[in-house]
Amino acid sequence: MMKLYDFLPCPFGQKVRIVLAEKGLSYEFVQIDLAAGDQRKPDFLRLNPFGRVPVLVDEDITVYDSTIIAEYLEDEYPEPPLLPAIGSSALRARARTWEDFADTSFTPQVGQLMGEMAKPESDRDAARLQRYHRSIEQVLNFLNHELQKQEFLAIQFSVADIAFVPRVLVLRDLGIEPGHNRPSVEAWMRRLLDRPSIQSLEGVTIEPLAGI
Ligand SMILES: N[C@@H](CCC(=O)N[C@@H](CS)C(=O)NCC(=O)O)C(=O)O
Repeated sequence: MMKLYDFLPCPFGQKVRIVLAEKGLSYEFVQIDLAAGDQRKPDFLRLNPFGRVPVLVDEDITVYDSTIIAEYLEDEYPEPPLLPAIGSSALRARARTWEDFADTSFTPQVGQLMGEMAKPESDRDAARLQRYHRSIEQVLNFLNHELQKQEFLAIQFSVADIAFVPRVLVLRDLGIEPGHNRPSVEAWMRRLLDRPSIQSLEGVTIEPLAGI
């Protein structure tokens, strides 16, 4: 059976867990407690020398980085597909572009907002908060614009949507209403929340993770 080395609150692990659930794959979950420093222990560093979760072990194959894990799962377990069909190169590129944008620009930005919001109110930096809010709102406005024409970011449900889920789900608790004045985002979120893979997602929390 596959093993997923992960930390429940990690948004990148959550992304992989949605992919596994969508594909109906069973796996053993191995908790790497980042708060306790498990990621720096030799046994884990042998799996991933970068000391990061998630890591997937499938028989003799070890894969790390959520995007690479999602691609590996797509190659090995293609049904149901979570990328547009082979041959639809433009659409596949579009899905990957959104996934990359979510991972590198959206998820970390929301993580920074979480970090600021975790401080006592009197210690929060108002200018920083405003900057994070503005940039997250900008992304949501852009998503709203894109989703006017289609139900999902790459037409069909894909890793592009999945990559946004972990951090979109916490926005309301951080004082940002994703669907406010953004009807296409509102409808997209309803569609996402209809999916059992997302309803059953564990570890969604506004507790900040260091460095994310
Ligand atoms: N690009 C990586 C990022 C993974 C990542 O940043 N994981 C964080 C937890 S969410 C981690 O393991 N951090 C290790 C640490 O904080 O020491 C991916 O997509 O999997």
